[in-house]
Amino acid sequence: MGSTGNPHVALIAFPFSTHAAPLFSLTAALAAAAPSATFSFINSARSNASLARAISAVPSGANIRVYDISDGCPEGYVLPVHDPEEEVRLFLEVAAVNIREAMEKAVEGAGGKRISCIVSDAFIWFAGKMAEEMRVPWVPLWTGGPYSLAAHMYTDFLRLKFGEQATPSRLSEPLDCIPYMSGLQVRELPEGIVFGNSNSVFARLVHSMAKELPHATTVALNTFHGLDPAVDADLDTKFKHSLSIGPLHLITPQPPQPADSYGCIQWLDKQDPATVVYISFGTIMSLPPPEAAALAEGLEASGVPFIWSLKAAGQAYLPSGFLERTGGRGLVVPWVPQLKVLNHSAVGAFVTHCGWNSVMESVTGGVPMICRPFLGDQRLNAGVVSRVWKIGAGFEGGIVTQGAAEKALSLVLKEDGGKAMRERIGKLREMALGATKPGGSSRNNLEALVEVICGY
Ligand code: U2F
Repeated sequence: MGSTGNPHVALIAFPFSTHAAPLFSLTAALAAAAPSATFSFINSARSNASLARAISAVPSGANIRVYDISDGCPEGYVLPVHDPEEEVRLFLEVAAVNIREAMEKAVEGAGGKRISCIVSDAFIWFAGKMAEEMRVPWVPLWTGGPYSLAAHMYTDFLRLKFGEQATPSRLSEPLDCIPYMSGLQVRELPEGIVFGNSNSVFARLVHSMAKELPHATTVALNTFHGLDPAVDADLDTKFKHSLSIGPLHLITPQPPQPADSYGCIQWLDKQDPATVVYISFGTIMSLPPPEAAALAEGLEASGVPFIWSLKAAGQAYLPSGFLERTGGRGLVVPWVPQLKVLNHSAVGAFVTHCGWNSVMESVTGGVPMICRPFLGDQRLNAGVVSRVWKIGAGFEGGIVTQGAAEKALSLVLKEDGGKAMRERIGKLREMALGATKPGGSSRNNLEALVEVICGY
């Protein structure tokens, strides 16, 4: 895998939820594969601080330099609790200027070596314009699920068909205008395409992204060959070039995990195989309080052992006495070493919001999912998990009630339906492991990506 000349790659992160972490892992993989190239990782100071463990694992003298930019949030400004888009809006308002400045610093820091390629989170779509001006390749990384990427690419087509505000009766129609989505429903699309606020910061961001991606040199995807052949084939027609290099957590160096301070693995070691349910809703979502209480009641009534990743604020909504009554057979802790937990033989089900990293991690752990999606790509991911790949189930009625929780836990952990899910997800797991081992498709694609990024 050769790198000609003296490449200097700028990598630009989207500094919210689990976006910057996979891009940094990819940076580490690229830097190891192209030791003569320089990699300048540009991210908000706050997001870089959250990556401290990964950043400090980079050996000193390595070819990665990390640059902080402002997140655009004025000093002392208190972000409105009920408007999660505000911090994204503030960041984007000043992002282009800040990124350009950081790239100048990166050139200085690299002894004047000009930037030869821009790799960015796909959400940073304007990096495509910058790359065009600088006459260098642009390689965006899409960190979400491929179905939602396809949905964004079809935004204009879907709006022609359903309008920007589909009537309520159309929400339950199948998405058969895109043949491989016929098993999914209009209501499962990301909001802002044919329902919800099409003028929100996010809706405008992903619409601009969909217009820019076809100009990218190569679009990198966190998926693997064989998982969704029809989606991959279709995306190939939308982009100049795309490369599936996932699951990223198997193919890139992973930062040392925080110590298992709450003893999750030790506790799991004492449980029977495939009996425990693991619960987490990712880094930005939490269950509405009545659903959190209902899930707790469902867990208590079902008698299923559990590990629940739940911050202190969320623990306040649990029914009184729940922790004491279930203490012996459950752990409620603010942070869980999720990758290790999903790979533990005692875990038999994962209650998840279907963030894409969690879906990939569940697939490689071979653990069927119980889906409670909230926003963005999560509804499509959940629909694919439960009705296309059939490796999970939803909560009856789409929200968590005590009854729906008991039913879903029983289905996945105790019934034949769950056994069949485990067999199917086991096959996907093998496929993912095959793709990421030496000679596998994702591994080969990663090498091809190094050529694209460093071979100019
Ligand atoms: C956004 O997703 P999230 O950050 O909310 O969720 P995930 O993509 O599932 O990633 C969560 C990560 O945090 C880890 C877990 C995942 O790697 O292993 N984690 C953990 O280690 N311990 C815990 O206790 C809890 C979590 C967005 F909301 C989604 O819709 C997108 O699909 C996603 C990717 O673009 O980003």
